[in-house]
Amino acid sequence: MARQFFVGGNFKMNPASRKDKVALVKLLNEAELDPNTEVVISPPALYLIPVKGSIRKDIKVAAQNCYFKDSGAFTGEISPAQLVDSEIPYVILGHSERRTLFHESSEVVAQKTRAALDKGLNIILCIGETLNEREAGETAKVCEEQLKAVVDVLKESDWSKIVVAYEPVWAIGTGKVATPQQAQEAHKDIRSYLSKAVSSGVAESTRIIYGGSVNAGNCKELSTLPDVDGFLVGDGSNHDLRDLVVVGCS
Ligand code: G2H
Repeated sequence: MARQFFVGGNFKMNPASRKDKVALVKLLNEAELDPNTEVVISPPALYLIPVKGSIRKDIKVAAQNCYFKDSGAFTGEISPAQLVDSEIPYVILGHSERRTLFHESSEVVAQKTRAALDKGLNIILCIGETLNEREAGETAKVCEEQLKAVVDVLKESDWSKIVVAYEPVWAIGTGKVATPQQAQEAHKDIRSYLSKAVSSGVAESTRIIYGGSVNAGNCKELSTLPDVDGFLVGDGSNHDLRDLVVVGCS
């Protein structure tokens, strides 16, 4: 089954002003996009609704996080139900910055994934190893452990709404991108794990995208790898996203 190429722009806590946000939306609205690529941009929560209202309809919008409760006394959080009510179709969960800086365990990520799916959201589910873990030869083990928590709470049919983002922590925001060989090996191992833990059909159809210092210069070669189905772009979103989508890395 052909997997549609996916390019996500994770703006993190950028841009720093409404003026820059408007300029970014204008840039994308005027770009000539590859119609075969699914494009999703993820602005900070404050900008989700205005971006959704002003971005072209062939670009989808994602939240960068959500909680697992519907509503209540959870200061600072956004619920899956609120995202759906605001017609935001995607949410990024399990990003390493959430896992590290905000102490989210794989179990919490799984709980959030279950809650988001129950409300009908699509998920960009991030996993990946630290440098120490890679150097200890534990890349596949760490990715499997992070995925297993989610596998345990999902039905096979839920996987059609999941995009797995492999983001090695040592490559995030460091300018140090994984080599094609490192990326292909990790993506292949993740697919094998999905085959073993869920089903061969899910392994074959689930998109596994790469994130970590992707830019317009290095995306081309990575995009040709058999198990790389797209990218989640962080810092590059601020200057290279248009090129990443337009240059035809699919
Ligand atoms: C990884 C990636 C986007 P960057 O976090 O999710 O960020 O491209 O800045 O490494």
